[in-house]
Amino acid sequence: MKNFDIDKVRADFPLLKREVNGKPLVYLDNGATTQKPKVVIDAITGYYTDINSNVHRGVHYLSQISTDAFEVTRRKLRDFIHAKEDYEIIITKGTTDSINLVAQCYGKAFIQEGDEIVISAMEHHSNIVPWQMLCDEKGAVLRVIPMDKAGVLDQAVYAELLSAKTKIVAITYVSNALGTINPIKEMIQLAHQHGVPVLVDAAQAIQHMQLDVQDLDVDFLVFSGHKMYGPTGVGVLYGKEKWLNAMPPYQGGGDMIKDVTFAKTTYNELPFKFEAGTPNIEAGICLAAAIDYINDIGLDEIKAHEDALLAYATEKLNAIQGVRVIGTAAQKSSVLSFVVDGVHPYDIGVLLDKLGIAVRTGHHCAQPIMDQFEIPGTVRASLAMYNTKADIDTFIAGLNRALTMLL
Ligand code: 7TS
Repeated sequence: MKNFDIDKVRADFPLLKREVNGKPLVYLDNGATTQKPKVVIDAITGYYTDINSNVHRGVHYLSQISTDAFEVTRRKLRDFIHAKEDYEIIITKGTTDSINLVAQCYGKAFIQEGDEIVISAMEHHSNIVPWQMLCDEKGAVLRVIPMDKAGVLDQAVYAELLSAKTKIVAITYVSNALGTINPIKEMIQLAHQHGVPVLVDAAQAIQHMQLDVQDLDVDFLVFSGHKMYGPTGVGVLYGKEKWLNAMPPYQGGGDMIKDVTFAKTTYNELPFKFEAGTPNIEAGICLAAAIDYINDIGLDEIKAHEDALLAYATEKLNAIQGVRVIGTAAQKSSVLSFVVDGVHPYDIGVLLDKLGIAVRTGHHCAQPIMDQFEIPGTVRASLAMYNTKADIDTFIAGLNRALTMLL
């Protein structure tokens, strides 16, 4: 067991010290984005102070340094998710960018009229809309795995949905609006029995639990840097080499080519085939500091801390009259979504904000979930490694205060 020292962790995040509306900040919107530790902030300043230069282009000293640093991040990402090869890590702008890349490129190569794409009822819009766009373009059909009232996917229906027509399955590991952890290993195994590859959206998993793409045998895995204590504007597409090689490039431009003439262009090898143009160099390089930071603390320690906090917060929340938790699966991670009878989620969010408590309200870019539960949205508190029982106590007290004003 490494040392999980919550006071030390909190001290590493400068923004947590600030006040909001005259109150000490209680930041519970980590599902949207996490705060950054000082090592990441320092890395960003250090990048611009010492090494700013374009990658993969120059022979000069600084360009070599920034290229090397960018590739260090790729190796750290490979190790972080236990991928086999560096070049199976494509550095993108984020989860949304990664999913669009797969939808477009896998779609071009493998999707035809009448084919089926399977997603689930609890996807973020970014794992729905790119597939809908592809279906519209190709005349393919979107099939949706339903979920029950607890927010658990129906595995029997999933098994029935898989057929010779299915060409890809795209599911989230952890729901951003419900917190449900899906049994993706089993779901991947089932898809593979039908010869179908699986994309897993790990945007809400990567910062909370250990992932091993080889153990999962997942075909594509996507996530964002900014939700894992790293910079915004960088993310990852992990893809098995065989799929990435079989897919055409996403965008054309610099770096993704081997040779260009007006008659014909040949494409670069992996991973550069999918990395056209100047990437977000600063974010790419500084994501390494976030990975180091997480590794130093340990994902098992982070998970244990967050799970205990989730259990504590769930109990406190359930004790408040009129509160209905949305998403009550047995397997959950770090998300508490709820509604209160007779009160609009937005009004609760505004009053909590006056108390310095940051939560998100609304549909959380998962409108179909809200439709299923017949609610306009929820109030969502989402946890990170730096949250404390004291944060939860302040949040619960704030909620009680808000409800006395609203009810
Ligand atoms: N998939 C899931 C499961 C997500 O939670 C999000 C962002 C995305 C994809 C998209 O990630 P991006 O980095 O490309 O934007 N989720 C949220 C959220 O829950 N609140 O704000 C953003």
